[in-house]
Amino acid sequence: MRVLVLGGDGYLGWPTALHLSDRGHDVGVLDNLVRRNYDEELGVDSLAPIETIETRIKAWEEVSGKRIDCYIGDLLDADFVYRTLREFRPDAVVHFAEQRAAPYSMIDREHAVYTQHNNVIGNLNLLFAIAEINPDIHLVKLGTMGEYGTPNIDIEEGWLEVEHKGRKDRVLFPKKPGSFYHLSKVHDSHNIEFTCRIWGLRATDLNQGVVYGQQTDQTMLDERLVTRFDYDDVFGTVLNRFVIQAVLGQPLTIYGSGGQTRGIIDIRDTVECIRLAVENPAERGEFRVFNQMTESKSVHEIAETIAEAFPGPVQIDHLENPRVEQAEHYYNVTHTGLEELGLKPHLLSDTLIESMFGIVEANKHRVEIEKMYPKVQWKRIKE
Ligand code: NAD
Ligand code: USQ
Repeated sequence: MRVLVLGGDGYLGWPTALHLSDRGHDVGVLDNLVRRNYDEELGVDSLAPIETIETRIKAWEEVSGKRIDCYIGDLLDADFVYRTLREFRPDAVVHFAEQRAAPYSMIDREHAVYTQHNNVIGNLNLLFAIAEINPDIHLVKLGTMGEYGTPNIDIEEGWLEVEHKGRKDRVLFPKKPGSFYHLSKVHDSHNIEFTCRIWGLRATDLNQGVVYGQQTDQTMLDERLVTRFDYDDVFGTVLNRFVIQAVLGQPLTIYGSGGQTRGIIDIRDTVECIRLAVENPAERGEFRVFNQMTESKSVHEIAETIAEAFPGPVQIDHLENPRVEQAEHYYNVTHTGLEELGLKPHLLSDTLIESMFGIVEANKHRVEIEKMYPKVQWKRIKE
């Protein structure tokens, strides 16, 4: 199939492009490279150095003999989006290209507005381009488990059967997101469901949990193919940060009590989930939702797992939580759809954590410790 990966220069988009290319698909990547600018703005850098998109693509061609087409441009530029779809003629578009850090969206008004504008308008431009150029294109869109929040009922895969005053209906699962970033994904989901229902588009919304790990079968083939590995307080995610802190001999930074529970997924499973979704498209008019996570863990359990796996001593600190989130809550998620398509999950107890220690050890001189401490506060109103 011809697959266009939007956000193909990012942490997940790049390994996904390689995985799909490796499996025989004709792959193109689209990116405006803005993620590299956020690093400059925040004064941070990926723990493992990453090559330019041009060098990455050349390296993949040398290693695999396969070509990846490259489109540098912004999803906010509708002409560019239309031109690219006409030229590349994808069967599927995998959409990773959004501002994805919750703390970034909570810095101030400007960052909240930027995040929602970038994400919601970019996605809308894409929906119109698909509808007008080829409504058969399957949109595979990255959403997030955080769209649901932590409700006191079981979380279903996107839809909920309700009975109200004796009548029944199937409705979108209620959303209770925890940041302006997570809200942008809720807005996207509604826009996509609307276009499936009204225009007959076909889409898969992947509500993904927190991803961990840095290596996939393809990125390991050549050091020029590595993907980014963020450790800072804004873009670094919890499990990756804890691994890095353990190796550096820094305390693991649990926010609050650590009782908050999240869905998590190994990066090797992320790329495989995308392949499965692409190769098994939704029907025309179908808004299909999968919860793309393989297990649930509390932040405290994640810290304990890392501490047990690390060969040296590990200290665990409880910092005052900069976010506003529930600490003790019910969390039970249905996530059977991708496994029914063939996903064989790698669970946290597998060997991946040890391999992550090695990557961090090799790059630990690049870490600026003060960039690890949380600075962005969710609360704006002084009490
Ligand atoms: P990332 O920031 O590393 O990659 C996103 C890429 O999109 C970047 O290369 C960026 O330059 C590009 N981009 C952003 N806005 C763009 C625009 N307007 N036009 C063109 N390109 C643009 O993020 P990631 O960690 O790879 O996440 C990818 C997707 O997966 C995001 O949508 C994110 O919300 C979702 N997701 C990520 C995680 C995670 O743990 N990393 C978990 C769940 C969901
Ligand atoms: N946390 C800590 N200590 C840390 C970092 C985080 O206790 O040092 C806690 C946070 O308070 C939160 C949880 O860990 O409760 C997860 O935080 P995170 O920064 O790892 O993840 P999050 O902000 O939720 O966002 C990440 C990705 C985002 C994706 C989301 C999936 O950046 O793109 O959408 O994970 S989900 O969490 O399912 O919404």
